[in-house]
Amino acid sequence: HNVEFLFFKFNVKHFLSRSATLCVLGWNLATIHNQQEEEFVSEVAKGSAAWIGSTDAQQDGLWLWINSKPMTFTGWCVGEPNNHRGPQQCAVINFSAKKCWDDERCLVKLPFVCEKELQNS
Ligand SMILES: [Ca+2]
Repeated sequence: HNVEFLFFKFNVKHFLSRSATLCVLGWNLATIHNQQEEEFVSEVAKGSAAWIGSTDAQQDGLWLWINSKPMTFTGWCVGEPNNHRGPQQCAVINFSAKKCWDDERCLVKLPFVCEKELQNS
C-alpha cells in the first residue's frame, strides 16, 4: 500500500453513498490498512467523526472496503459494530472520545475523508 493523499472538508456533510461521489474524480473514500494509516486519516479529520469507505451492506457483519477488498485491519470501538437500533452498515472513524470506529446508519450526514492512492510502481 503506497502513499496516499487525503482530502477532508468540515463544511461538507453527506450520507455515505453521496460522499463517495463527492470525492474528486479519481478519488475514493479513505481505506485504512494499518495503524499508521488510521492515525493519518484520523488526524486529517482533526478528530471529527467522519465516513471512511467501508460498508457491510452486501452481507451483515461482512465489512468490506468500497474497493471490495476485505478489511484486514479494523479499529472498532469496544462493542462495535453493533447495529444499534437497526441496521448500521457504514463505518465512521473518530467515534466517541476514544476516536475508534463505529457502524452508523448510512443516511446520517457526516463529513468524509477521501483519498487518492498512488499506483504501485
Ligand atoms: Ca454502532
